[in-house]
Amino acid sequence: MSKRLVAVLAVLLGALVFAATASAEPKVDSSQRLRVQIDPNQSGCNSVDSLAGWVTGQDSPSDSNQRLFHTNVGTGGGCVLLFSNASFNRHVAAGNQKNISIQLTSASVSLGLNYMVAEVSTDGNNATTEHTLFLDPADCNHPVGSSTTWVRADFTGFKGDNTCTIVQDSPTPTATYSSDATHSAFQNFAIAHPEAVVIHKYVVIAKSGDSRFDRIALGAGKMYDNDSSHAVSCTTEASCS
Ligand SMILES: [Ca+2]
Ligand SMILES: [Ca+2]
Repeated sequence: MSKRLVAVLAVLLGALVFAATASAEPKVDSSQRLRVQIDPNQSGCNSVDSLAGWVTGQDSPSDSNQRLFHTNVGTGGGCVLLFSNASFNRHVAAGNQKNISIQLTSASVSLGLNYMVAEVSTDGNNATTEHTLFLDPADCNHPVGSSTTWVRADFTGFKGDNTCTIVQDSPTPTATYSSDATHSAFQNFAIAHPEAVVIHKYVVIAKSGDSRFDRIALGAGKMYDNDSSHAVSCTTEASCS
């Protein structure tokens, strides 16, 4: 009898917590809604029953909503893509590009499998992209506060030393751009290519099995920390850290 009561209270408390956190961030318009593609074979991924979505659990210590983006990618070439209409097929001068960053568990860091991408035009014709920038947390991750579980990959904001690197093109890199004392890795790309325009930005998740993410910023002025339809507005690098 008393055991069942505890269970009912737990459910009610859970519902209250969910209701409070679900409205913590402003709702975004449709262009800013986070789009999730699971095993899109037009992108070269195989249909292997991958799963992806926002769940309740131990999330980034940077927010207190207990919500994170979870993926379970099927073995055999599955993948999950994240983007928004505001992060895709737009023209942003490289020097104005801010807030391409993500948090993830250190177990989710996986070179060449879980990463962000920025496709850029460098020849003045924005109908074509000449280079693909790989923003891989394996090449840029720093602990979130004192956390031993969550790390942050901040390609536009991190500066202070050279521990954040962008690789240009794959499988044969044509250049790399690293952070330094005064500029972020992305700022150093923009300095090297002042004419560059950023066209497409998205996240690729292809590590098979379990991966966990939070505070996803696609370089389009929003950061998703709770679900796909609410977001923090990124007016500065510091406002989406
Ligand atoms: Ca969260
Ligand atoms: Ca071009």
